[in-house]
Amino acid sequence: KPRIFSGIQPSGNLTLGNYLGALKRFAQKQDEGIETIYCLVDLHAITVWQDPEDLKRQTREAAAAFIASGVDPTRSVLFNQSQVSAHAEMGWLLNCVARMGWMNRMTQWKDKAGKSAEKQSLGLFAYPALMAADILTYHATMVPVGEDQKQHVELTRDIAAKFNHDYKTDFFPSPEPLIEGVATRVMSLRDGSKKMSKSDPSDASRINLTDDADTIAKKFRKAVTDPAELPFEMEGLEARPEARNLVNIYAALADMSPEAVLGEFGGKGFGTFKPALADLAVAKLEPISREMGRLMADPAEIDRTLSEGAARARAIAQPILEETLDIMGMIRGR
Ligand code: AQP
Repeated sequence: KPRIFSGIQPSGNLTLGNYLGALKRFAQKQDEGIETIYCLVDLHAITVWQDPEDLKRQTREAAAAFIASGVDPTRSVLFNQSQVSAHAEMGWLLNCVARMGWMNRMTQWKDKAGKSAEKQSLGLFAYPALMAADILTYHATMVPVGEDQKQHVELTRDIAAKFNHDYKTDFFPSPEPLIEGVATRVMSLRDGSKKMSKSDPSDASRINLTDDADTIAKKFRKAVTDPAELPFEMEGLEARPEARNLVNIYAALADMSPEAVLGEFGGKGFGTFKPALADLAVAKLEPISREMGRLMADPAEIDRTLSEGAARARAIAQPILEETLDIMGMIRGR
């Protein structure tokens, strides 16, 4: 039976990249009638330092962003990871299945650890095994993610396959990454070779879901681009990553193809295109940030929604965890 699981780290302001690559598609999947489970992965967030008060606020804000983007907590399961202890327990079990060599090859680990691996938390290194646990604890079959998370979903498949092989079972299904649409990798507005990221030190590199109309317009106006006009055909964007990024953002926001965007703006300069893009982004994001503001005015209600989601998540996860423990040879109470 198809079942979708995906998550977002509540590690800062959610960006336009998170919206187009994840949130918008999460809502679409739910509306397609597939069973959808969405998680604010707070246990992942603490793999790097998080101020405790900030983490709580960011988690509520991320929950508000999900709901404001169309994820309905009565039709999807929406919760924060740490309220369902099966994630941490399954994470440990899968730490004992995953191999150090596999983790060492993860490009996100290499990017984030850089030259200072010695100083990183053990959790940051083990992060992909916990992500595998998040997915496998629900027997999820599909994982909608942006391009940057593809390698982690592939690792999840390797972990599931090794478990099934070692314990001579077919217990874990192999989940498919769902990487769809034109905005699977939204790039930084300051550097077309880097992805837009909530942890980038430069606020000008990203559009935050909470940015006001003036800030959005200013960030697009100042976005790094070349001086040429937009081409009429897609080939003309090949060596122009910044221009391609803005065209893709426009296409994703307008639910158009990039070809259709060039049909409208080919031959025009950024002096015309950037303000049109800013207007479109404001029109799409303003209702979301307004709704987030409304939801954030009642944090207790958000907390209630998350704990109701957690109860529903636990009902699915706990029996799968119990069976995993049994398969691995742990005595369970009768
Ligand atoms: N730039 C992006 N374009 C498209 N999709 C993106 N995603 C993230 N950035 C982009 C997708 O958003 C989901 C949640 O990501 P995450 O919060 O778990 O962590 P991340 O991938 O590491 O995202 P960030 O924003 O860059 O966070 P930090 O800076 O904290 O590491 C995923 O589906 C991701 O693909």
